[in-house]
Amino acid sequence: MANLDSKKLKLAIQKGGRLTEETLEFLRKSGLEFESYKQRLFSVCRNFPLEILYVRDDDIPDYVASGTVDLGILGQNILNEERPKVKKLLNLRYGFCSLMVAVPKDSEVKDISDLKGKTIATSYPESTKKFFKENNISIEVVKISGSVEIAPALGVAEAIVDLTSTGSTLALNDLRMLTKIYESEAVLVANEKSLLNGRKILVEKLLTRFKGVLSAKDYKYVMMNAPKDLLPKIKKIVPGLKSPTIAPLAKTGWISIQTVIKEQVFWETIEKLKNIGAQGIIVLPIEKII
Ligand code: PRT
Ligand code: ZN
Repeated sequence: MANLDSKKLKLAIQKGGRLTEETLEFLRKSGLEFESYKQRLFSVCRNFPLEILYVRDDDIPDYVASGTVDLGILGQNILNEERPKVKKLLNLRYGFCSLMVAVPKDSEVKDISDLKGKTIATSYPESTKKFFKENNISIEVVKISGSVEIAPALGVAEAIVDLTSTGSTLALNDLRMLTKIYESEAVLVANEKSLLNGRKILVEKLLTRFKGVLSAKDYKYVMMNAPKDLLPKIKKIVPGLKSPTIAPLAKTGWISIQTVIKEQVFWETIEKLKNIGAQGIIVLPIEKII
């Protein structure tokens, strides 16, 4: 693999795993054009000086820290566990999961303090030790690299610490959640030297694109028709709306209004607008906000 002296930015992403599909989708939404097929090792972007390298997620922290690549996309959980020397630039809002402490359903353990002196199986030994140390509970940790959830049934441990997203793996293995250690999502990280000098400009250009996609996720574009005299009420309902685009309609006294609505309050806002008499409400996703 070439080093940082080449002119193109290098971004490492997971080759084939839980983050791969959404990462590729995110990069494409950011307007990057590249080929990607299953057996690829890397892709070269056609419309941005960027090379994408496909690697195992476990290797991403080292590649970024050593400067083999400028940037990487990986789970926050890996940053928490390994504390690599990299700079976190952005939360990417996919790949959500939580690191959980779980025990067998029929276990007598009711509280984390009941785990004192017990053995916990996990692929996240550092996060586990730190959490129990902070809570002043001494435990033993057994490091397991896969299928942590079967450890209690095998008699290897009394509890586990593992990532969960839907919780179905825990349920399938007759485990129940005890407490959450932390939440995680996909993040963009950078080598510190890539944030200096010439490469900085390229990293910033890429960041602008990424942020554009992320902020667009927060909003929907809404068009509606309403009698002109409803405008003051509509302005009250749509939070943060300063100057909506307004156009007269052929029907006298009616106007067409175009605005953006925050995703979190989307449904309640639409209902309020309907209730006061807005009509023909059309909602469109926003691709980017720059
Ligand atoms: O091959 P490679 O080393 O690249 O991949 P990997 O197998 O080590 O990692 P992978 O693909 O499993 O996970 C990559 C990243 O996805 C993780 O580092 C997390 O940031 C994120 N992520 C999100 C998850 C999950 N959700 C998740 N549910 N990673 C793992 N899981 C596992 C968990 O360990 C458990 O076995 O899924 C199971 C539980 O899922 P639920 O839905 O049943 O709760
Ligand atoms: Zn891995």
